[in-house]
Amino acid sequence: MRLSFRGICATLALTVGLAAGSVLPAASSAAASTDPVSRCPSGRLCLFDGLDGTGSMTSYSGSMTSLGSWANRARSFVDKAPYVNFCPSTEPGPAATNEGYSGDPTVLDFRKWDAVLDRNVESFVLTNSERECETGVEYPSWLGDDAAVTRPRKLFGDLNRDGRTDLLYRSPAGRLYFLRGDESGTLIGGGWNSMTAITRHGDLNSDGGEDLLARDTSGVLWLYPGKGNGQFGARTKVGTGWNSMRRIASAGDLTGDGRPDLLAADTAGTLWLYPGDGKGRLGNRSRVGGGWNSMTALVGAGAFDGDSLNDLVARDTTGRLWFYPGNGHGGFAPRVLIGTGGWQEFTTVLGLGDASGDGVNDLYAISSDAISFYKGRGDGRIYLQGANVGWEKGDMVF
Ligand SMILES: [Ca+2]
Ligand SMILES: [Ca+2]
Ligand SMILES: [Ca+2]
Ligand SMILES: [Ca+2]
Repeated sequence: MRLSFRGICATLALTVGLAAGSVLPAASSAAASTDPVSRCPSGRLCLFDGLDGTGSMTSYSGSMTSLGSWANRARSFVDKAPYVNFCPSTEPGPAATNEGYSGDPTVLDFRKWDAVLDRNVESFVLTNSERECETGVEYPSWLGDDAAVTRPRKLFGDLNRDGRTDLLYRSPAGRLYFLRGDESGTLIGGGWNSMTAITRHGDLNSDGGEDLLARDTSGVLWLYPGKGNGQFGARTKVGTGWNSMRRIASAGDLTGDGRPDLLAADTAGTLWLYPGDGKGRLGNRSRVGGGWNSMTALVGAGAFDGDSLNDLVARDTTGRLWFYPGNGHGGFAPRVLIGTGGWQEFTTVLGLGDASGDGVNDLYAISSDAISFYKGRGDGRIYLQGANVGWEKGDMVF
């Protein structure tokens, strides 16, 4: 049972640390007030050994794997901790639980919430997502390609060079994870909420690993060189002034020189092509066309039709999806409508190369509760093949 979820607050860029709690002396504040909500210090999760916030009180600033002398003691609580969920467990931690309280800071008896928790809480986690309560981890469980099928290394969409599509996941708290497609995840690092655009496709510095481009709030574009194992080396600055761009999209090589390029649509609606130099830098841009303010997503789709030339997929403001066939010289042939509507419900549309193993590139579309797989037909068109639910509002993948 859950109580009055208030949703995920993306502004909470806080660290979830196990065993981060500490016990405050109960006597001093108890004398000042008998109202349990006032008695509980701001920013803390408070437990009481009496009903309705009475009796002795202890408080914590973070998750606790063991409550020590407070194990199996608490009967009520007040949640003023700066996390989305308070998730108590009847086992020592870290333990997954399907209980998550994210209501207002008011006093609540465990027996009124779930009687089994009364005098029975041994650990808890404070989390920024419902998922962490249930699975104990911040990242979504994602099953990608069929592991039984051996595939050659891919040109893009494959950060760890195993031939399988993988994802980068950014949590609402700004931590970036590598999802290899076997339901596991590996932390890359924190602080990624400072990035206002992230895109990847291809090996920009010619070292054999797929790389990442990210723009920070000050408009600096950074290259994060892929190590070929889902992690990244020290970043290098690609350029400044990128806040004039509404969207950026790595799209593989579009110019025919074998080096991956970057597409960027500026706030005036002009689409630009920035040719990669194969050394992690970008050359002088060329103008692709105007009117791109009508597009709300640019997707590097790879070679998406029958030729071997990389292509572009774009979503317009009315929710239609368009296919732009690359001409191999930095431009595109006339577009083709491949999605007649409804695509605005997706927060992200992603091209990760061939995910199904049939040699034809595919698309993923992410909504507030699912990642949907759209199988490519090989002619630039797609069809929905399935969805992986369990995604939450605020989840971002790249
Ligand atoms: Ca992979
Ligand atoms: Ca590289
Ligand atoms: Ca190129
Ligand atoms: Ca093509």
